[in-house]
Amino acid sequence: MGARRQLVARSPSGDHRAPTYQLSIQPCTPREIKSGYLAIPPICKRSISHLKCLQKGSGRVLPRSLQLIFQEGNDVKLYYSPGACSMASHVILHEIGKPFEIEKVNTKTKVMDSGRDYWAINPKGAVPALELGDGEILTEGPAILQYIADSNGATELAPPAGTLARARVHEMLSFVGSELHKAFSPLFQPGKSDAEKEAAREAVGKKFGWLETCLSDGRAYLTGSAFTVADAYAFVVASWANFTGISLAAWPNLKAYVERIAARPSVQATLKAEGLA
Ligand SMILES: N[C@@H](CCC(=O)N[C@@H](CS)C(=O)NCC(=O)O)C(=O)O
Repeated sequence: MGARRQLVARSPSGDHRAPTYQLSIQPCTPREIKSGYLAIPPICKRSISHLKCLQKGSGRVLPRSLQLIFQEGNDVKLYYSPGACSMASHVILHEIGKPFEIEKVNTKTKVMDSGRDYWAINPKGAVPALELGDGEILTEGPAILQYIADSNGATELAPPAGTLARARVHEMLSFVGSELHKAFSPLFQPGKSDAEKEAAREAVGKKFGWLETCLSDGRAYLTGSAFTVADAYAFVVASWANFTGISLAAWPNLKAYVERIAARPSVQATLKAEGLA
């Protein structure tokens, strides 16, 4: 936990005179973060930097009116590789619009930008992984996407659990993850023959055909009129067509869908942050 952390804190009383503060905090341990006690300069300051974490019982606890508690869901860090499926989680973090950290992973060497070993973060070796405020690591893209939306109450991005709308989003996430994403895999693996690559392109084309059918009723997004976490994932994977010799021209609705999503500010911000734009 050596990295500088961006946290958002708010008054425990919900006092409207104590608006949400964006805090830049010195490196501190998950235990200190959990204690939620901060030494702060005058509370009226909108921007406070270099705060010092205090542990509970240290004798330096602030008066109740000045205690700040952390707002859940802000202090996350995404481990990503540029243009990989982790980009979907990156897009959704931008859609949410709260502070988060990112760290680049070399998926071949498993070495991160900081020089640390990625195997220690995700023993499966794959991106994405999401580090939560208490140091827990969540893996598997679809789980991360839903967690980011749910923990931020973003019901447009992931409708409430138990609804058919949510099941539809889950249905699409499963299709993209286990069918479309995996159909692309041979195209990224070294040593595949031309025949194997052609067979993979054909398999991808069949999956694209299903997405084209879904979109052919004029809906803007895969599950209807709202952009959801499933669209972020489908967009990223469908975009791989550009790097694997597959033209989207054969699926005009899918092509327009990909272009529509590419224009979202969250996608543009992600491409920039990943060094792809
Ligand atoms: N089941 C995983 C698969 C993730 C995955 O395939 N990640 C790729 C990048 S798109 C990766 O990191 N590949 C490198 C590796 O697995 O060694 C998920 O859905 O998150």
